[in-house]
Order: sequence, then C-alpha cells, then structure tokens
Amino acid sequence: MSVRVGIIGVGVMGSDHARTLIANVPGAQLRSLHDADPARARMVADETGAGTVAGDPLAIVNDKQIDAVLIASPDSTHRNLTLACLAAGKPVLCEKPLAPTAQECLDVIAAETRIGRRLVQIGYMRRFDPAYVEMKAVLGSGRLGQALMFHCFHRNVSAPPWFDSRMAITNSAVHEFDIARWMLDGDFVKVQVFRPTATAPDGTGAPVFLVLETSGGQLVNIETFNNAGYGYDVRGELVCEKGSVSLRAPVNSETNHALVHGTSYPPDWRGRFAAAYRLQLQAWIRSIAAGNSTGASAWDGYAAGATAEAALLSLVEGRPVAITLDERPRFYR
Ligand code: ISE
Repeated sequence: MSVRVGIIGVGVMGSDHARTLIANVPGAQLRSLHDADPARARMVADETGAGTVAGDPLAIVNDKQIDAVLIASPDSTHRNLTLACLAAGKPVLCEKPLAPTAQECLDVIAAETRIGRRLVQIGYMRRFDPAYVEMKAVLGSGRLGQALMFHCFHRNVSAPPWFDSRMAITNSAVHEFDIARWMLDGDFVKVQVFRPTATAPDGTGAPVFLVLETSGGQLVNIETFNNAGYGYDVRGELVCEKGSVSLRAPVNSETNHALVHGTSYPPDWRGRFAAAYRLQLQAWIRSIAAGNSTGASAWDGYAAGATAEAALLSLVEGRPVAITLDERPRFYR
C-alpha cells in the first residue's frame, strides 16, 4: 500500500520533510503541497516532484487523493489544521508544538478521543534519534540504577530578533520537555526559569535556564541558548545512581590542522537530527499502513505545552510554578 501524503507549509522544516519523504521513505508518495508563499510551494513541488500545489491548506486536508497530512506551517496554525485533519478522519503528523496554549492542545485531545482512534502524531523527532534511543536502552537495562538528574543543553547558532525568551521556551525547550518525559517515563510537577542577568535589558537572544522536578523526584536542568554562535549543539547527560550516560552527536570526520584536532558542528538541527527525522517519517508511514500509531501523541503534545505554559509564568514572575496536568484519558495510557 502506498500512503499519499500532503504537506502544509514548506518552509525550512516542511521542505526538509518533503525531500526526506521522497528520498528515504518507502511506501510514501508526495501528492500535494501548500505554502502561504505560492512561489516557494511551486519551487519545492518542482524539486520533489509533488503532483500538485494547493492554494489553500484545507484543500490538502479535504483532498480525497490524500491519505495523510504533514503540518509544518507556523506554530499558531497547528491546532486548527490538526482539528481539520481529525474532522476529515486523516492521520496527521503535526510539527511541534501542537498548539501555543495547553487549552488548545486539550481541544485536539477532546476531538481525537471522540473519534476513538489515534490519528495525531507530534513531530517530537528526538524520540527516534539513535543517541537518545541508546541512552534510554542503557537506562532500561538497569545497569546504572535509577535516573537522578538529566542535564540538557540546547544551543543554536543564532535566532532572529523576534525569537525572544518566550520562544526559547515554547519553540526550543519544548523538545527537552518531551524527550525528558520520554526518557524518565514521568511527568513534570514544577518548573523555575532563570536568566543570566548579564545580558541585554530586553532579554532578547539571551539564554534561559530551567530547573524542573519530575513526579518521580528527579531533577532536570535545561539550558536553551538560541544565539550561542559557534554551532548547533545539543547535549544531554543522564546521571544515575551508579553511573551516567551522555549523548554523542553523529561525527563523520575529524580534522587536524594548525595544532588543533577537531570535529565540526552542523549549522542547525537538520544536520544533527537527520537520522531522527528520517526514522520518524518512516515510522509514521509504516504506522499508517499498519493502522496503528507511533511517536509522540497529542497527549505528549499537551504535556509539553502545559510545561511550557508554566515555564512562561515562571519567566514573568520569577518564581517556581507548579505544573498540573488534566487527568490522562485512558485512550492515551
Ligand atoms: C526549531 O524550531 C526546532 O524544532 C529545532 O529542533 C530546535 O533545536 C530549535 O531550537 C527550534 O527553534
């Protein structure tokens, strides 16, 4: 069976997904694309051989020739487009975050629960990254005892001026929220956000530093620095009772020059997480063909969103904020 996919939004991530889909995902067919910028949609369609360019996102959702939809349009559009896919009964891979507020995530959960079948997957692709998968396997082996602390670094080369501390939380740190929940198999109960005071008065471009506590009593600290300058660098160390395990980013070569030995950093997440994006898409298409589900669910999208919402409050009020999730419907257990 071939799964016919439509993509809404072909900016940085959507176009990357389109290329991965046609080159590396057996059983998938790229049927149609839409983008708010028609010229960009045309360009990506020409490059990837997508059948048609749709003038309206809902034309993709309601196209009878499309079996599944990938949403990679701006964050603020995710909720409504996901709800439209659910109304059309179509499987959807929605880029993170699921929605800007926890309440909007709950709207998606309510709609999916009513349908009674998991159709929504959230693009928290790190769950497919070989380094995180191996870290989870080491933890699961029990050799290191229980996890106590998880140190997470998230550094980007640079971000545009409008990418403020709030977005560092809602757009970047959400990856850490999701992967830490997945790794530790628990939820967060408290968060406090700090910012180095030695930064620009408006805080634009400055790092945010979060300390979170899980329901299992573990501590997670997250540094998100979107203007680190030197490279895209995501690190993680899980500290356990009898040892620790750290992530290794993929390294393909090492250079020796001018008395220095070194490896290089990718400019952004597409290089670091290329395998994760590919494995995520392959798993998504396989799950659609098999009629089951995989990856982060709408509930996981909500949990990350609720954590982000509490972190935003802590950012403004400078105090620890409790994170309380709604009761998890049986459907997502
Ligand atoms: C971006 O939107 C992503 O999803 C990347 O994975 C993340 O590292 C980056 O910080 C975000 O802005």
